[in-house]
Amino acid sequence: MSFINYNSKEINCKIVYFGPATSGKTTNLQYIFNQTHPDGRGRMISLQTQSEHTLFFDFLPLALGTLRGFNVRFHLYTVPGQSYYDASRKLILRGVDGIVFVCDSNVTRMEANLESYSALVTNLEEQGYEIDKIPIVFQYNKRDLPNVCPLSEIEDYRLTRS
Ligand SMILES: Nc1nc2c(ncn2[C@@H]2O[C@H](COP(=O)(O)OP(=O)(O)OP(=O)(O)O)[C@@H](O)[C@H]2O)c(=O)[nH]1
Ligand SMILES: [Mg+2]
Repeated sequence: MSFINYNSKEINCKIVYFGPATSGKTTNLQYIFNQTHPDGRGRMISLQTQSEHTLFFDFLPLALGTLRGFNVRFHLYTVPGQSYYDASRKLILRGVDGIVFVCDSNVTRMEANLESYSALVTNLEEQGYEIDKIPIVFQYNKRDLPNVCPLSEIEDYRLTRS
């Protein structure tokens, strides 16, 4: 549920980019940051390891105009994809309003996509959310590389609602 502050007349929505390590979650936020007018965006915070993996999260606040006099703000977060950061992912999912699941299209990463999706379902359940009740978008990323899994096959993996 988005957070509505009647005093400050703000509607805040939290969107979390989820997916396996190196699928391109941080790259998504960097792209959005670069494509957004400076008036509509805040500072992007990125906490990375030396090898460019996300360490805790990335954060990008966006101002998307007004709706019936309320300022609409989207807070975009990424989780760290490496498997041992499970506790961080759980924390970042708190209060989520929508998810972008970033799949890596490389044929060798299908298992990693499935594992990450299964972790997402578990992380949400542990916090009392149901995956079926949260808006989710699937992004099949890295389509420009050789060795990609055909889209029809990725969809057969049923990384979708049960
Ligand atoms: N060729 C290609 N490279 C991409 C694409 N998206 C991301 N990358 C590259 O993939 C690498 C990993 O991208 P990140 O955005 O850091 O991946 P991440 O999902 O944030 O990874 P973690 O933080 O470890 O979970 C970087 O070198 C990106 O430039 C894409 O669509 N095509
Ligand atoms: Mg990252």
